[in-house]
Amino acid sequence: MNTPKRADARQGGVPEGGGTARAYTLHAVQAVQTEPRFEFVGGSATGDRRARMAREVIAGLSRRPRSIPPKYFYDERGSRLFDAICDLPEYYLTRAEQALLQAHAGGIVQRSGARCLVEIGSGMARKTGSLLRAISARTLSPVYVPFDIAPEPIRESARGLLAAHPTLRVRGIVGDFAHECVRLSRGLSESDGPTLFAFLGSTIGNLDEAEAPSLLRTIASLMKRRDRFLVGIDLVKDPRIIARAYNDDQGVTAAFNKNVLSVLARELDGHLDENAFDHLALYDEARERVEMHLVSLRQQPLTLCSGDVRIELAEGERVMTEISRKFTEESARHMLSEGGMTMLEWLSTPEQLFALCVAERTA
Ligand code: AVJ
Repeated sequence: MNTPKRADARQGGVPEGGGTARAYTLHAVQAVQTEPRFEFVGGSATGDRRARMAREVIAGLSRRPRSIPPKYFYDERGSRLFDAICDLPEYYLTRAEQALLQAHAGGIVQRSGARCLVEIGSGMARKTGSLLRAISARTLSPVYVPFDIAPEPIRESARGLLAAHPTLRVRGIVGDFAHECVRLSRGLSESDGPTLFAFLGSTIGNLDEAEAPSLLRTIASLMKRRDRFLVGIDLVKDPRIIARAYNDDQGVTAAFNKNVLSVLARELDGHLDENAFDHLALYDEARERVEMHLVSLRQQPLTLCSGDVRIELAEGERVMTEISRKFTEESARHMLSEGGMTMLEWLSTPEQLFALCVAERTA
């Protein structure tokens, strides 16, 4: 009679315990739990993903200045390279944010009363641990809603989190946060209690002056009065420190940048040669943003869709692959207010490297 429920719980991805006290707790919980602890509740589509990719890439490459959307960096190799970037001595962002989360996750969660964590662009959920621990300490039924462009990292990171938190429920959502954040509503439930929407890692810096407020407005529209928005923001600082973070000595960032060419070659039947491009990352002080480019080393055609699309690049011509905006407290407050949010807390590192910012939806 118990068997179906147990089988359900197993599907939820709970690893086999080894006779420890924790394993007994897990079995007790599984016995009363009728839903699986892990499920995808929205989006899995792959078919229309490729069509959108072709549309966006061709549009970006045809426009001047030429560009490729940064979300296409993150195939399996690209995600591994980004992980390696996070450990580079030059790339201070991840460590600075991690330190802030360790110091402030408890307070942020306590002040927000959060029982549910929604994470936009969750990736491998590297940054989720301290927030989830703080939430788990406050409630017996914590919920985690990771939203990411690919299902694999969601499934994989959920495995570890479910093992660490015996009563956690995870509702994964696959989608492109630039267009599909409304999908998040499928992961939200009135009964979860106050929710913390997290957008970490300075990913918001990838969005320009129009895109960022538009995404924030979508998130704000999903937020209830008591919900909170937590965003990780890289700060304006000595330009040399910023430039070095995107021009590391080992060339990991260069490899990450060039990898997008392999992604396009594979996904869009393209002909693009990584060796025919240079990595270029510049900090524009006036615009307070890093611009990352691929520079064509010779005159060459870029072909996509098995030759149906052909773009002629001149020698020295640049293709912009990413912007990484840097903020001050004032410019962050301004961006939030344009996005229908009001800043409540601003927590920065002592050296003013990075900040965590908590906001609520503007009434
Ligand atoms: C993941 C978008 C925050 O902009 O710093 C790292 C990506 N690009 N090195 C950033 C990135 C080059 C990163 N974000």
